[in-house]
Amino acid sequence: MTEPSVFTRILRGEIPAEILSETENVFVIRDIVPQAPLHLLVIPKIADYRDVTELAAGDPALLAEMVAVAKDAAAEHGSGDFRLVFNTGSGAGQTVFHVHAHVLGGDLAEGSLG
Ligand code: DGP
Repeated sequence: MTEPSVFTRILRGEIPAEILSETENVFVIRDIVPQAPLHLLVIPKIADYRDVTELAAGDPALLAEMVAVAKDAAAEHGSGDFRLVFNTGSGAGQTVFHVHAHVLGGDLAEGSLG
């Protein structure tokens, strides 16, 4: 049996974290190592999907719900504008293999990828 992810342990209350908001399927916390003035994590409650590619193939409605929750959280905790990042694979910096979206907000226009 694989170990529960850090996010599952947060959801169970085994690791302290403030749950900022939640729906039936998704919850939102602040990243412990913020990389932007606003840095939230949107996380499915189920740990069945390791990354966004698995989630998109297996449950696209849950992925859409994550995006909707990210939008609401960025509006509630920031300006409403945000960058959504899914690190996918250890070579891309993924460290927790329980799919999650980074919601980055603040004054990010200078660092735009576009
Ligand atoms: P990634 O590198 O994309 O797998 O992002 C995992 C993020 O999870 C990383 O930015 C730090 C965050 N994180 C890891 N452990 C904890 C924790 O115990 N609490 C909180 N709030 N965030 C955590």
